[in-house]
Amino acid sequence: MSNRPNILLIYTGGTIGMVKDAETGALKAFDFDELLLRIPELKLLDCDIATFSFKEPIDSSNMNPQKWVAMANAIETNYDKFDGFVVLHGSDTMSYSASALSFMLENLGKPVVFTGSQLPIGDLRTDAKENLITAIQIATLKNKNKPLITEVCLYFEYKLYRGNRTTKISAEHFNAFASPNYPAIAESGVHLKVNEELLFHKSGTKKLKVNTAFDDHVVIIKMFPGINESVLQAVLHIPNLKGVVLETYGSGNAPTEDWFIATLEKAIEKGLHVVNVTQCSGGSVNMDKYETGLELKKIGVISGRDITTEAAIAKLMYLLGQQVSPSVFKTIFETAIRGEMS
Ligand code: ASN
Repeated sequence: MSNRPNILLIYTGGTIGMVKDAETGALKAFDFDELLLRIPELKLLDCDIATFSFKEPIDSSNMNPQKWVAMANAIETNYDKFDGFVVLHGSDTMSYSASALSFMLENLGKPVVFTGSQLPIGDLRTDAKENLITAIQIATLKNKNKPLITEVCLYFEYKLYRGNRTTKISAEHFNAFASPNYPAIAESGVHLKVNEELLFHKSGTKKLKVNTAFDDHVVIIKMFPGINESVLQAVLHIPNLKGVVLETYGSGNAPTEDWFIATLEKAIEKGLHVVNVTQCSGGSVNMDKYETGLELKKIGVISGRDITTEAAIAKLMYLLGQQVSPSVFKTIFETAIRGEMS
């Protein structure tokens, strides 16, 4: 038996494996086998690569919780056979998926590296090859014969980030992702430099547990000057709504107008979980700082601190799916469980 690391490449779709439709000129997904033919360099890597492909690869705009489950199941089924997993995924919703998988995969002891590209792999100027090859190399890294990375991360344009800290910031640049509140875990230059002190470690020796129950009775409300009572009422009266991510201003501020606070307060009293995240691209919610935040704290709004919107909505679906009791929901949400907040 060879000592080469075994890597499973999970192909979900995305620009990386797309070609232009001859009729419309629009990019659409194509067969995964072709993808491998287009990267002969993969054979030069010092590892064995097996592949698993979604039957119908998708543009990641079509991602949903059922497809997160399909990814998690592929990892669970193959967990013992492989040293690491690389997920090829469209960049548009990659941060949502990486966040969701970080919650689904409890006690993860191996690397799960999401990557993709801005240009298709067949394009002359493609960024796909570097992203894919380095993502695979990262997934093979070991420390004393054990996987070095034991978390869900995202590799794009020379940087490896903790997946649930990322957000897509550009539809144009190869440098398409940022991790505003947590430094890159690794950087790829002439050498691959891993900042080991930034890595996430599971506690104890517990085995992988895959939690696939996600509850999608959730919504994101982005605050804007001019939001009115009928809009807020309409959203909060969505049948069966259980959780809201409220994207507030600055350090977690929202209007102090009576109708706004009273409407939210009533919904929270009825059992709705409301999470406060900032719509700023960096920094943290601090509901003690201004009166406009304190009002939210008083009525029981949960602080998302410096979590991204992507991780907040995934964590909300996850905790609701786990049927966390209302009495501890706020405390658990406000506790970092996969390094998703500081
Ligand atoms: N629309 C594509 C996707 O997310 C974008 C990309 O992969 N660059 O699937």
